[in-house]
Amino acid sequence: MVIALVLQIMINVSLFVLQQSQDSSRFKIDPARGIIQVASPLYLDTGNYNLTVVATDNGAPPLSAEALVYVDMRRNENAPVFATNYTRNISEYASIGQHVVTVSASDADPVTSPSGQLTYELVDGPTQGAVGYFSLSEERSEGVISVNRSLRDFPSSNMYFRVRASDRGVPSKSDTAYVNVRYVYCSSMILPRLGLLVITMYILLNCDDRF
Ligand SMILES: [Ca+2]
Repeated sequence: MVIALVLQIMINVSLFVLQQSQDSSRFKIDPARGIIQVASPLYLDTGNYNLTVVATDNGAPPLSAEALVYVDMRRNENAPVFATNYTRNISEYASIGQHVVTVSASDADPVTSPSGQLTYELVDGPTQGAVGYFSLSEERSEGVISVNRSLRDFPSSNMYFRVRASDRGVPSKSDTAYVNVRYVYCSSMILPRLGLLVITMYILLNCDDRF
């Protein structure tokens, strides 16, 4: 990890140093250019860092100034997780744009952080080429999968592909779920059968008709 903070905005500055502190031990600074870099792994640390940079000029006597540097740690501790795979049956005559399924993953990182914000994409396989018949749009942190091409053009009625959810953390983490779309041949559809039809008839009789 490199934190490229260029502090050399003053002319005639001859020396940059980090004021010693517990936080400063994690970083180092280029004394001539003022570029701050990570000096040791930060993976196990919690919280953020406050650094003080001291810049000294070449005057006689030399003068110096301080600048505070706040390092905001952006952690990506959790990967997105799909709770399930998806299976849908759809007519072979499904029109282009027809909704197939909406997928959703969760991420335990805060949604206010890039590490908790998800994007979705379709991934080909295991049924090669099947993914080309579908499109994905993102709506409210979900992935909406729709028909993108006539399913009748595909040689198999059983189509498997994948959907990947990735967070926007650095480095990004992701999870993948399977989507199984089976399209139904209308010619082989079973027509509904009539059940037993019970008809009840009521006949109004005058009392006198009973005798
Ligand atoms: Ca995450």
